[in-house]
Amino acid sequence: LFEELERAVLEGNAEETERLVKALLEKGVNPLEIIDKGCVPGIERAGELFDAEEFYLPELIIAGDAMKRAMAVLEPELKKSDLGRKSLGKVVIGTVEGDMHDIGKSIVASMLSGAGFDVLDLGVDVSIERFLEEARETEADIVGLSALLTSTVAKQEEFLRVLESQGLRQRFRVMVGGAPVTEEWAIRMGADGYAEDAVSAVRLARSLVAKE
Ligand code: B1M
Repeated sequence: LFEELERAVLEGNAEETERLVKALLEKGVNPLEIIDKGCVPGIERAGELFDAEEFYLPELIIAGDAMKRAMAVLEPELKKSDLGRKSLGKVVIGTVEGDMHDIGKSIVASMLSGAGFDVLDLGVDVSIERFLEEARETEADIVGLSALLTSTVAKQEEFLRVLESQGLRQRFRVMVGGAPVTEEWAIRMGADGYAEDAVSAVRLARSLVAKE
């Protein structure tokens, strides 16, 4: 089933993707395992084929749509575990300005929510001003910035510089992530933490609120 799911995402077959995700859930498979072993390999393969110019933008878009269909079924499952628990803290998260990639960011948001954080997901193409405004408004503990393009990761650093210039750097913990982001880059720009995937993002967020 995992292999079939990988193929369905790669081929952009949204109906089949949804059917297979539901079949795996019915078998009692953990939603994160469905994402990691079925959906992510499919979407990553689509990225490789796009890189190799064997896939063009339309194919990438329909593979992305199939992945989103899978996530529509899986996100509520990822969030389920938070029922009735005390909040661990508030997180404002989004994909930076100029960047429309939201699959990974949404997985991180759902996992944080499932782990017990109050999460405000601002979506994609979020300006620095909006991150700041929402973080202040909600009195966020953590601001999370996702970036998937080498051309947009600079926005993460810009956000940190704006916080500094406004004397707010100590007010929020800042975590960054996204495929082109590295630990080294995160340290260099002065972020409080970097996570390479959703599981480590939850671990990182927990450690950041523990330090407060
Ligand atoms: Co685009 N895209 N894309 N794309 N796309 C990439 C990123 C690319 C690497 C593909 C390639 O060339 N191989 C390439 C970027 C090259 C670069 O800059 N280095 C690329 C490009 C070039 C583009 C366009 C410019 C194409 C064009 O128009 N010519 C365009 C840009 C549009 C824009 O944003 N302005 C574009 C568009 C698209 C689609 C719309 C078609 C679609 C996005 C659909 C959507 O998100 N709704 C799409 C897709 C699907 C991809 C790939 C194939 C898959 C991304 C993904 O969803 N991965 C991607 C190739 C790749 O990454 N292998 C690619 C699965 C997801 C689970 O992983 O997002 O990495 P990821 O998230 C992980 C971790 O990174 C981490 O946890 C997540 C879960 O484990 N993480 C965080 C993410 N955010 C975090 C935040 C945190 C912590 C951890 O804290 C805050």
